[in-house]
Amino acid sequence: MDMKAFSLEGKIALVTGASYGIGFAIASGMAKAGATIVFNDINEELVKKGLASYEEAGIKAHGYVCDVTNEEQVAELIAKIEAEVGVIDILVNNAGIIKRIPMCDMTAAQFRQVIDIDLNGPFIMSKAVIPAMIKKGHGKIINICSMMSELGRETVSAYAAAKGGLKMLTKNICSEYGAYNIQCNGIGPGYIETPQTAPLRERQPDGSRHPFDQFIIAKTPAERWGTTDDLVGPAIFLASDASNFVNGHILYVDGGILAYIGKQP
Ligand code: NAP
Ligand code: GCO
Repeated sequence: MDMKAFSLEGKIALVTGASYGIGFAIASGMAKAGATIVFNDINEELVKKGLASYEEAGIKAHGYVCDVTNEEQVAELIAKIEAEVGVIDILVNNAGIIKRIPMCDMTAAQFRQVIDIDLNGPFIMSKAVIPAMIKKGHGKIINICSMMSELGRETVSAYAAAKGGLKMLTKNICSEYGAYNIQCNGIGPGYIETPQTAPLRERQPDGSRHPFDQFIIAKTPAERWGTTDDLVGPAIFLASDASNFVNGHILYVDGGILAYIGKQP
């Protein structure tokens, strides 16, 4: 096998919600593997912040404002990218939110908002890029799933429903478009140190670890939270020609959480 199969040279990668956090790390890693990076985020301030961060990392990224739930904005985004950068080879559906509210206290509007961003968004984005991927004769779609694609827990009903749905959307895109040499896979991060999980890691007033922080350490064979860097290698693999026969798979990058009953207290 030619090890150039792991290279992303000559490829254009669009990573959604990638001004910071997991998306930024994955996009930065793909840039180091040779890809041209395009990203969007929800507002101009975040896009500017992201462009500055990519520049600081020595990466010339292309940034656009786009709400992944808005079909018109997404259509405009793809048209702009194709005119200004080129046809997208790799789409990473990373943009997402979470609301931690007990289900019976959550409004239907709050539930719908999480489903809209975390599940409808990847549908809208994927539907927008697949036709050009078919014309080009290849494409890679990577959906950022979650432990909650497999497990539930208190207060995250909407998020788990969305990420469970995203797992099945991944398998369905594989099924429907695999014949066009499009591979659609998921990455299921474990518990990763980002702003989204910061509330779960806050030090207690007495300086002790947050109870949830202690819980995750006990549930993870690696005995640590993940970092965004832990996700970069798996993302590059799934974006590269080295994974052309991997399709419909959710690659869990969780330090072993899903395999482990948890450390005895
Ligand atoms: P994050 O820090 O909250 O970043 C998510 C990004 O998506 C933010 O820039 C956010 O903008 C943006 N975004 C939100 N709604 C959007 C929309 N409608 N259109 C475009 N962009 C939008 O999250 P993260 O921790 O990096 O997580 C990234 C992805 O990984 C998410 O899908 C998350 O569910 C998933 N994940 C995270 C973990 C973890 O432990 N952190 C584990 C498993 C999976 P705002 O700043 O305005 O919200
Ligand atoms: C939570 C966390 C998790 C992580 C991630 C785990 O409140 O349980 O936010 O949902 O974000 O999805 O894979």
